[in-house]
Amino acid sequence: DGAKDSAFRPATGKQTDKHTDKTRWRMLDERGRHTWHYLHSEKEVKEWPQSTADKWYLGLPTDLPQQPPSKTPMQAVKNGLAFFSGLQLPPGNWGCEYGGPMFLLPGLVITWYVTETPIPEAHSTEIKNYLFARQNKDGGWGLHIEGDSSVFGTSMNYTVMRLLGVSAQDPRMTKARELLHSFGGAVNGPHWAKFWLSVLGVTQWEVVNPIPPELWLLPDWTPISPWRWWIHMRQVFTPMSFIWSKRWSYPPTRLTMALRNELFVEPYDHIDWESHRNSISPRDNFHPKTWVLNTINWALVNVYNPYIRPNSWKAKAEAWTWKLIQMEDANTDYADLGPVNATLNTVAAYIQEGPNAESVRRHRERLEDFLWVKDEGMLMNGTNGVQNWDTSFLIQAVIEAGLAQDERWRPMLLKALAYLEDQQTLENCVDYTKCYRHPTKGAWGFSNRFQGYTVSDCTSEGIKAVMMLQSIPSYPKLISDDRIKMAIDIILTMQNSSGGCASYEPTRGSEYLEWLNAAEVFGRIMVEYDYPECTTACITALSMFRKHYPEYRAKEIEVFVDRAVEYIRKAQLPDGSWYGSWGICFSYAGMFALESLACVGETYENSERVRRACKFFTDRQMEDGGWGESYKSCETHVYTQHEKSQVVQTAWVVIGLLEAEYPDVDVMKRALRMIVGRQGGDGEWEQEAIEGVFNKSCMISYPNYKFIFPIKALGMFAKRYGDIELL
Ligand code: LAN
Repeated sequence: DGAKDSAFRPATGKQTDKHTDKTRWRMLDERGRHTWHYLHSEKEVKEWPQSTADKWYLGLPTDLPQQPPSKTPMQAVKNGLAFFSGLQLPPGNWGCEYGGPMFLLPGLVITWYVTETPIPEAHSTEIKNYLFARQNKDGGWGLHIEGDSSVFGTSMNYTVMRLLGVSAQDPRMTKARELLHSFGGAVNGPHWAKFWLSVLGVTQWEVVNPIPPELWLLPDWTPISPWRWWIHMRQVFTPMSFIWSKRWSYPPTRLTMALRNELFVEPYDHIDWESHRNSISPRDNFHPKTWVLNTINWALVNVYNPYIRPNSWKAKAEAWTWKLIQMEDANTDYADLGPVNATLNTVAAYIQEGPNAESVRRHRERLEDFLWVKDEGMLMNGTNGVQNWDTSFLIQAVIEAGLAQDERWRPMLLKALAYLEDQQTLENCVDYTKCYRHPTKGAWGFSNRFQGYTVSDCTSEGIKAVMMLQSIPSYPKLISDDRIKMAIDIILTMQNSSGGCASYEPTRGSEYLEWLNAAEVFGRIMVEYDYPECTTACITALSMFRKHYPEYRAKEIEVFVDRAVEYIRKAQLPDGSWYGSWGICFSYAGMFALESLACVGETYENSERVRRACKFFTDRQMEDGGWGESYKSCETHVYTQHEKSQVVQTAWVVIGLLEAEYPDVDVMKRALRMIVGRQGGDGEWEQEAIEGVFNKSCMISYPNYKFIFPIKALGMFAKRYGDIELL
């Protein structure tokens, strides 16, 4: 049948439950670039000892000492810091797992497979362990680690397991397959599942709704031109459309032929692919396609593609999307915006330039930046890390707690500052207008300088950390006034006409573009929106800046802040809450919004709005004094109680109440008592429920939040009410 075995596939199917030796894993941090290494020889192990942070990431016992029991907030802060400072990495930043989404490893492993990239045995072993550890009780996988099983999660992760050599007869695989079949099989998957399975050569391209690269040939003025879309959508669309246009599939192998039998309910040869273009299981269909998109798709499939599409347009569109892919790779040194376009760009480079191209080699290397190893195994992070973000917040939390002058924490803060200094982007990208990038000069991104994408709130939190620390006389001025002003210049470009701020760029297109949202599994993804979280970060950064530099662009800053605060007021819902888009959910956004209002002097005493926001929270305080909000809030837009209170969300709410100057100290005391009660003897807090979210439906982990936000809440409380006994 012409089927060949893939170059790297482990020869036997029966090696599923192997484990690597966890004491041999090391995380290397090179200026914020994180990669994991498995050491094979005793010699290597001796020369490169495992760090405390490595041990902690891997769930091995750390050597961090026991602390005296804490009764007061500041004792708890110091214990927390004693632990967390032990996890600081040599360049000065913190690292962490950034998992949650369950659709990332499939893109990576399929990319490895179709580009015939050898997978190290240790990687393969630990990816299998991770996915088995995260398999739901019903045998399937969901969109994210806490989500219910779906066709997307189950068909894709089942495929990964098979590509990594797990036998189809393994009882866990049988269970997954039965579940998938009960959902109607992989023909009921969303667009992205159908896309990846077609690249792999398991489904036929007819099942994939059109992804025409010709959209990139539209003049810039049209309301649907892709440069107007949210950056993540257009950077994913670009290589997807290139690959779709080429109809490229990996030639059949024995394994992919086997998958053709395993993933579907009907016999493979009987499947009418075209008829399943719009088939989708209700479990995956968070955001059904609109009739507008369905009509366009119909016209593309039945009229444009067969009868109109001139070869010259196809060629031109493929050439231009390839050029855009190359610019993205060059501008990020192959790190790319995120884990989805990084894998797709790899496949595109492989198609365009062949297996031995330098571009393909660089991509293979860079994809390592997304991998993470933990106790459960190896996973793929949602970005190439959370370095800048966590480091900026930690600095701020320590200063809020009044500990910046304390000699004990000075080395830690100095290193963290040096890290931020190293990570500020000082240039715009080459030809940045040509590839529609927003300026980056002066900005901080979310992860590191290699990725280097401006984010409104990452820049704001970064510059706040720098200004706060550098205004303390005993700290050096690593970042000059000019560079601080560069960051402010960027923040001043981020405001929308509404007054609010979006994430990576000001909003470029109309909300009506959601009518063309083809992804089915995500909501509100097509354009940028205003976010109370991002807007608050800009407000507080600009307000802090104008205190230190009252002369610089004063009028613009004043107008920006006034309009931004007005947006925050308007974004409040009638019940007093704000909907959060990047953390779960009302607890997260409420904290930020109250910080914005406090920044312009609106507090409990003088503002009905703030009182309403506080009441929203106090009405939801749980028995034990904490708050706990389920991720369901994000999906339903209704505050949904978690069965258990959560340390991180409780800290968020306490920070919000403190910003609001909420008068009833007992409410906060009870909450902090719960937080301190959950702290371990070594100052650690245990991992609880998932903290973050994106695109309404997908959750994502922020493991360092359980240190950063309790430290900040406890510290702020002690500053206001004194270091009083809580327990
Ligand atoms: C992130 C992570 C950080 C987050 C904050 C800084 C917290 C936020 O305030 C602004 C938006 C931003 C930068 C953000 C945007 C979307 C990201 C990059 C993510 C949630 C991490 C993963 C997600 C990305 C889209 C995942 C890949 C999936 C696709 C659908 C392309």
